[in-house]
Amino acid sequence: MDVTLEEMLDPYPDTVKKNRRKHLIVKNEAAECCPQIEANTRTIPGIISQRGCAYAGCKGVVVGPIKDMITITHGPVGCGYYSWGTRRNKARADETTPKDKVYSQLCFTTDMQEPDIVFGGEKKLAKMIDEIVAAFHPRGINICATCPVGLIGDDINAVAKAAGEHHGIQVLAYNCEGYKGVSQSAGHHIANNNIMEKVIGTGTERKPGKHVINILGEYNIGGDGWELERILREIGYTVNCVLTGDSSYLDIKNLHLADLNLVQCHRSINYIAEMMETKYGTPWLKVNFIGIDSTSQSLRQIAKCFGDEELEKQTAVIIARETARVLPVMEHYRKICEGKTAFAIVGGSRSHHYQYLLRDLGMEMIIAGYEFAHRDDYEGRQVIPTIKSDADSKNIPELHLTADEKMYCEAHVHLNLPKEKFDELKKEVPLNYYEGIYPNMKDGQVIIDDANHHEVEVLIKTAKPDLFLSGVRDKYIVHKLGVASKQLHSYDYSGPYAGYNGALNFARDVADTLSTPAWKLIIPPWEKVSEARSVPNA
Ligand code: CFM
Repeated sequence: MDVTLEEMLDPYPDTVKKNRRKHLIVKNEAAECCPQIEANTRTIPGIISQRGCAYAGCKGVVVGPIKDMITITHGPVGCGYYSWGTRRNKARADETTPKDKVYSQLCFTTDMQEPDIVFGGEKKLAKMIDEIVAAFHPRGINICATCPVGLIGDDINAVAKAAGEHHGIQVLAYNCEGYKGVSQSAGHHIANNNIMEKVIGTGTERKPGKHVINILGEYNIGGDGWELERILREIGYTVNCVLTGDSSYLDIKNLHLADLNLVQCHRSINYIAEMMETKYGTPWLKVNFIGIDSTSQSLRQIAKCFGDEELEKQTAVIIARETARVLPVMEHYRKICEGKTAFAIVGGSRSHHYQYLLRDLGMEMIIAGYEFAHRDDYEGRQVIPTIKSDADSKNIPELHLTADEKMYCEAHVHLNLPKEKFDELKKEVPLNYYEGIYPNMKDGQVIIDDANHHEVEVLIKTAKPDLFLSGVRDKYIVHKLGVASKQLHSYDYSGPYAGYNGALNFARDVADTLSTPAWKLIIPPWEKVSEARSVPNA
């Protein structure tokens, strides 16, 4: 293993060292396949990890952005406080959701107090639902449980059922207590299960259009989803639903009536993609709209799926127009960024996606970290059958679905292709598959799972990246080490970063931060103040 990594592991006690070594991979281009990485296992207690909890993954990531449902955090106000204003999943009113029915920026919590913990919080929750229905008339309600709710045994499912019958709307209960898994990833799965079981398939209205698609695992952070809708609509697709960025409950009900599911974030939504394939036969395609070349490549692959010449032609026209518009501007930023290196630690999909956009700028991601990805996100979906389940993964129920008697049809029928043409297509386009991050990395580049503060500091010190891409928890520490850093979860109030316009925004922001002289004026703790680096007149 690389010297840098040994230096990083060195201060650990032997058992910790042994454990953490399993979470590291160095890309070896000569090796035939990806070495096995340990992922989605418990963080060693005492280590300051970047992970969140199951509740964060369910409420904060998957169900929170649904704009016309109200989501209640059932628990003490501490968890409720963090359910507001922490993720930039934008939403706006449209024809189906009048202004007073856009709730994704609001935060509701039962604010459980000591008596509720002692005597139970079910009555308080039921009362809150009544008040919410009277005041806001939402189309549906989500109840997300936090840790104490599971510990005291409140039956949120019974409350939801009774309230749903009483008010005549869907009330969904999510047993996403924070401790339900090793990270927010467990919450994604819990949310996927409930939405799949109770919402998808309950609608009957297919949106008009020749090719109707869904974008799954796109949360409209900084307006990403809007940029994708702009491009896809112009090509001629009907975008039924972006799950769950700026999504409406009504559209989610009709998710099964689309012809193809695009999957942007595999980690958070692959369960729904797979379950829809089983139940309805809907094919899914892993796409990546981060980066100019990767956006064009994804658009070409989507068009191919439908075997429609007109569509492929129009795709080529839009790609040509958009690239002619953005490439000359990118070139300007590329001159500033070329040859620079990056180190990213983000949740479970962006460290892969942004490698393409960085390469558009002539940059390389030399270290790629995930907080909570699973082995398939690193090594590809073919490893899924070999992943060992443990007590933590067994905690999350698996839905065992079968083909729907009335609504299942084969993938080629969804795409309106003759069977032979579909078989040909499968050879060209990787339908229902994700290859993971490893194949895209270059020799000597490092992959790290569930990195912690100590590891980040050592890697910054030894690998000396020019840019660090992460979240708010480590952004400012890295600034103090004299390295430019950008938040890749929230985009630091910027965005969109997806699609063609997004690539330009990202390039501008990165070029700005790389050109600032401030980083050279900060002396990191491991460098003694020397004459050469001291600041004149400081
Ligand atoms: Fe998917 Fe996400 Fe991500 Fe994620 Fe997230 Fe996010 Fe993320 Mo922050 S759903 S895995 S749980 S792409 S909130 S929009 S940026 S950690 S890499």
